[in-house]
Amino acid sequence: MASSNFVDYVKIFCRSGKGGPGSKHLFRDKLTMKGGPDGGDGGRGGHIILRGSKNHWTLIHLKYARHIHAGDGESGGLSRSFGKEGEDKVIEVPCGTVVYDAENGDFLCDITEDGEEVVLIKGGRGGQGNWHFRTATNQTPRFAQPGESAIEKTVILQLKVLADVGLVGFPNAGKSTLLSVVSAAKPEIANYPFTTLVPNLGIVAYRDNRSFVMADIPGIIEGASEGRGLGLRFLRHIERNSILLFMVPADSDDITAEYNILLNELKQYNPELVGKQRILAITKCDMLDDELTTEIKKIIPNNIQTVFISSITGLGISELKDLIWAEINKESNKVVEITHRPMEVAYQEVEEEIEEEEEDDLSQYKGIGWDEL
Ligand SMILES: Nc1nc2c(ncn2[C@@H]2O[C@H](COP(=O)(O)OP(=O)(O)OP(=O)(O)O)[C@@H](O)[C@H]2O)c(=O)[nH]1
Ligand SMILES: [Mg+2]
Repeated sequence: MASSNFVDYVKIFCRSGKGGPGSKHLFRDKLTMKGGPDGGDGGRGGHIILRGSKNHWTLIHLKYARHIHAGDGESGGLSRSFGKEGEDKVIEVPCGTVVYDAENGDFLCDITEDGEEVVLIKGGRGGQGNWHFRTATNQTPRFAQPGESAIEKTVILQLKVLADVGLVGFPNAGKSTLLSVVSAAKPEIANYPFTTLVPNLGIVAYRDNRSFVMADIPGIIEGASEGRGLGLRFLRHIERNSILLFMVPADSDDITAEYNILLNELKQYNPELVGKQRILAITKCDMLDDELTTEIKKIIPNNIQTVFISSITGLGISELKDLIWAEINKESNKVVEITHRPMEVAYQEVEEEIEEEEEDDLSQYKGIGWDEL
């Protein structure tokens, strides 16, 4: 995705450091001919460590750092001195990064908090020096333990954005426009489908210096869960949102049907998403008069909290913010641990294809006509 700075998938090769060998040294000086073993232990090899960092929003800094090697431990020395430890390599990742084993797709760990550290691959232990091996029957062991080998692993880092509220809607529903009026984010806005090709995040200022994070993701269409449009690629970014704001424009042919399609696509992708609290915003209500509003109120789904908004006139925006704030602060809506499923091989292939198509791979969708979708 060279066209954008939003990198949410990288595959990197990591190797921890090997342990330094123990020393086989035998002590000798001017006065002592056979002083016995005094070889020290080898140093531990460097770990590969992942650390959550709020200074990173994407994985772009790792896109071209595909090989990460920690330092090897040094060998033990005389006088039972320890070898120096190999240098640890710390990989900073944005909060919300999930790590998979590239070989079999197994989930390895996830990093959700700033400063949180996980040792991804342990460095090899240093070998013990010959001093440890002296016994009554062998007082001058001329051997020592070698250090443990380095461990190599190819891992996939995948970002699942941590936002309080995720925007879910068909292309052109007015998602980016809403984000642009409630936050300082400046997403691209235009009157054609798939203007937004990668997620945008914004911090929404709320009363009394409080704030919450809103994620605008590319539009979802019927069949998205089977790969239509921008497919599932971005649905993962709402997996960890506390609540979801569904957005359906007031001029939709059938608001309830559109809402149900969105819900179904989410369900196909991950049934757990349907368990999240939802709010429905009917957008672009500046186009409605009182009469039409009354008509629409009769036909909207009645099992969901609904707000009529207009990002252009500001109608309903503060009511919407109040509602979002109330919902994200409910104990029942706090993000529960999501269950991490292994990453399917087929999915990895899709991601890698996208990575390989260097420039502008998603731009083919930009402005695509509705009929072609
Ligand atoms: N009248 C009116 N038009 C709006 C409103 N909000 C957005 N629009 C228009 O709707 C069109 C689409 O808006 P976007 O915010 O780009 O829609 P989106 O949901 O982000 O679309 P994608 O990025 O393609 O998924 C633009 O022409 C906006 O100017 C609104 O409240 N009232
Ligand atoms: Mg958009």
